[in-house]
Amino acid sequence: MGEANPQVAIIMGSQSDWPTMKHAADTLEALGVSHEARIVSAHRTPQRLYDFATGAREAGFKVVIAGAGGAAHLPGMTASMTPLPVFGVPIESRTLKGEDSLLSIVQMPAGIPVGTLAIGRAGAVNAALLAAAVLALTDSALAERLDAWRRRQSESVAEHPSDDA
Ligand code: RP5
Repeated sequence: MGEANPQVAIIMGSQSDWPTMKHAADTLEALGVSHEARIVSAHRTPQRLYDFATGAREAGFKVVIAGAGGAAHLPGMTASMTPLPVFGVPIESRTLKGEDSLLSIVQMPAGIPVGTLAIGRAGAVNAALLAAAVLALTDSALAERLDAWRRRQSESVAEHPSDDA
């Protein structure tokens, strides 16, 4: 969604994170939440990270979703430089299957919170749902869309398992 003042920033450490983080973007799209995706690496583009994080609130973002893999410092460093809520998505790394990403993101020191989600696609989808839930606190139309999304999800679950599914 390419609106002038997107509400959610989706940042990620690398192009290689996009297949996972696209699930966050798709979920926000389905809920009608404006968002913008950017590559911001804590290690390869530290100045870009500093500029983004220190300016995120002023830029109009309300929530940041940050995905990173391996030595995944992006969510925590972002949280250290913005008062906005930051949700971290551990990318499933090739070597350690994302356990490295998860542990790098989750164990923040008291005082700088990152809401850490599950590894991979589930985390990306749920980060978007949490971001929408935060925004829905002050947006009743979005709250209704979120309720409808959940209803559709419930309705899509069959009562009995099938050999053909
Ligand atoms: C992290 O390193 C990125 O978030 C990515 O998950 C990981 C590997 O990056 P590439 O080497 O694929 O660019 O910074």
